Amino acid sequence: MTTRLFGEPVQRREDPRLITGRGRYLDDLGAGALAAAFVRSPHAHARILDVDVSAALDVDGLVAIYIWEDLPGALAEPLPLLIPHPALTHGRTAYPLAREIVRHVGEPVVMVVARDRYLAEDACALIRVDYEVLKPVVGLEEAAGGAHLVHDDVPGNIGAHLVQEVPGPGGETARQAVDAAPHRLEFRLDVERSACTPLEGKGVYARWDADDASLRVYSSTQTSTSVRMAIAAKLGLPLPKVEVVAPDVGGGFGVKIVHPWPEEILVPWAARLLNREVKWTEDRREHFVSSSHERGQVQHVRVGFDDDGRLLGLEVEILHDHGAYTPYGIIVPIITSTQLLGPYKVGAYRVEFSSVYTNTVQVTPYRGAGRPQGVFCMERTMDKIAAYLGRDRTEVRAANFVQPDEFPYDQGLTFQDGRPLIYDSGDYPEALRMLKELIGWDSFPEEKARAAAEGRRIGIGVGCYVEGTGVGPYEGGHVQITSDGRVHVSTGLTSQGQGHETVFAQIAATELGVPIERVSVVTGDTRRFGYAVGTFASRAAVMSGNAIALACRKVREKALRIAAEALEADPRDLEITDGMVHVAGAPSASIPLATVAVLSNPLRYAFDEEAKRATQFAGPASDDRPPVAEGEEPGLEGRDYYSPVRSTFAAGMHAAIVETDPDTAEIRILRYAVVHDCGRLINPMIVEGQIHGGVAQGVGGALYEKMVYDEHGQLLNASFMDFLMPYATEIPRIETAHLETPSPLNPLGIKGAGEAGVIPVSAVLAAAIEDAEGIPIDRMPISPSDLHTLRLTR
Ligand code: MCN
Repeated sequence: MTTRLFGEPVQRREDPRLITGRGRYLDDLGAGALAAAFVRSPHAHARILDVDVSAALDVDGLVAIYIWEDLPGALAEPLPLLIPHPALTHGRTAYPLAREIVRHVGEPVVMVVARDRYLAEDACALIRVDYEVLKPVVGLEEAAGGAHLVHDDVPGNIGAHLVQEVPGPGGETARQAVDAAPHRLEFRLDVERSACTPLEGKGVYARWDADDASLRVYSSTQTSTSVRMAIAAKLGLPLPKVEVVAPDVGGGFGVKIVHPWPEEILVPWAARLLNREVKWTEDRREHFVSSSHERGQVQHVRVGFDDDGRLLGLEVEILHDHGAYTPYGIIVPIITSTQLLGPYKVGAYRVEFSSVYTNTVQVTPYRGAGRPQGVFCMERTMDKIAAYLGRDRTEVRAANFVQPDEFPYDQGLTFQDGRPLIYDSGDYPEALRMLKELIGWDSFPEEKARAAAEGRRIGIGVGCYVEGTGVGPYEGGHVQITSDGRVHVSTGLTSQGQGHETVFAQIAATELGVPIERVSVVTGDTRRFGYAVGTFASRAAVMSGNAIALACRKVREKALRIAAEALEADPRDLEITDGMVHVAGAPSASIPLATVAVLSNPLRYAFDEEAKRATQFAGPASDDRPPVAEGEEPGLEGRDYYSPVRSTFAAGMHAAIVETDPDTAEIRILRYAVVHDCGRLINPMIVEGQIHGGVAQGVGGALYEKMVYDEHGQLLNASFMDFLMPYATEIPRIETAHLETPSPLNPLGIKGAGEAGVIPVSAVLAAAIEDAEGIPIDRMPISPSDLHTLRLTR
């Protein structure tokens, strides 16, 4: 039996439970709890004149109705602005229940609690809210025009404005570099709004324990520790009196990092007030209109380059729509503007963005978080340069790559936290070589000619990206070996389907030398681990993975110290194999880890058989022997934290071949290839799964998904009947190859992988469609009818 499982394609241990209906999702909990439902604004922008609840009071089973005026203390204040930034001069967040003004359709106005959800919805339907309808601001250009305001005190609707300028080698500005370049291009690129749309929406279920004056809250969240802190602060409870558990979570993709959602504090508050269990489960329409969206961005590019396509100067101006509120600050346009350069070196760079308010759902990070827009911008730029110069598109890219001997590479930019953006390692030329081979780039022109001879239109596209992953500030791990030889691992961040139960067990099994079957993993439960940041930004593997490895190393050292005493050996001569500590090269001189666990705890229970055996093994403790050796703590357990100096940069390159129908303009993906580098792989099968899921989501963003608002701020496609997502049938087989350039920044040498798949897909498919059709594709998503219209205007 091998316990060296790091790097092995171990099957996901959580899957049998999750795919046979044994997962415990939020709505599986709390049968019999009271149900909450919300009256939400039907208007994009309106003043609340009156709320009349009288008719609802007759509903049998009604328990309570709350409006903003009922909320006490900190609960009545606006929700927190989670990531402030000096450039966000006018950050605004919503109240948990609307106060005077509603700023998007779906904003919660009244909370109803009743015996069950049907009755709560009945009561909602009987509540009359009188509104004075105000002029809504919809669309980026209208918002930037500033004729009407989303927030009265935000002039021009501009919440934030930021410029970053990296001068060229001779100190020239980007403007000077572009103007002086032998060749120049200027164009506009648009990406439309989409959303995370996890299959399980948000949800929260709270139990108040009046005897203990404490709250237990279950939330479908990506950040249980932060939700806990928010609840404690908003409800005025000491932190130890609040516990938050993320049960199985049916996808998050970013939307469940916003915390607290209004419901996440209102439901626990009502549970305490009523001294009853209360639960709220979001329905699909609520999710569309009252959670968050992303992507929507307009980008103007000016680029100057030489005869080889080398970038001498690049100016990018971004107009970002952050919807009605900014709970997550301006993290999305900051990521776009700082990671847009991808694997390339640029002479001089200037990026400027304005972030504007509109009367639409707020914008917060969605898998990829601003990078898909940035990569669309950069990769379309590369393709336009290649087309202009008549060069191969991969040649132009290669001419601009950061080279393997140039790491660490400083792009000269500053990230959200004020730290410099430095790439730690990578090999972009090798990744491109692998990708070209995988997709058959060099032989494609013949394939295209053959297809053309048959009357078929096919095209190929390529896209490259880097992704800052594993951001800090920290994550921790706790590891305990119990007297039955089992290993219990816990970490505070949560899981939404990424396979953490498997990979963290692989790390523990490898570090401790125990069979993986003996390792159990708990995530997202503040009762087990209270200090954590959360799962987002492809950080779990880097952050918790390293923290768990460090905690295991502590425990291993302690186990060896105790075993050495029992075996009368030097700890340096010991190793652990298959759960047994033994003298290297002499397996007969051994002691089970289970026994070591017993020896670590002087309280030897009479009813514990393992303890009895261990006591005999070690001989009776003499009276003058201290019960716990000096400097030791009882128990075979340890905790450690990992806190990186900066992010580690994963990278990748995708290529696709598409076919467009000459008559119907239908777009079909024939092949999709990925070369990905996330440093050392913990589990290649899980990474491939993550990439497949990401590509599928990217295909949705490139070809199908967009939020359609009318001029009144009504979301016209707020259901899965109308919001088009790809089925499995639209997703091609994804061919994947891995490149491993270990990160020098962390002990395990890993980089993140969870968002990579989604990042370049729009850029790659736009390039492939453009190649097939010979029409510039500057806006995503693109549907068959969009393509048809483009053909007509050719
Ligand atoms: N992994 C690995 N080797 C590496 C890097 C990662 O084996 N070198 C594994 C990890 O151990 C983990 C998975 O790949 O099991 C993803 O790791 P990581 O990149 O650390 O990403 P996180 O675990 O932090 O997950 C967050 C990431 C993000 S930001 C979004 S959004 C997203 C995603 O994961 N949301 C998801 N993947 C998702 N997958 C599912 N099923 N559901 C979501 O909501």
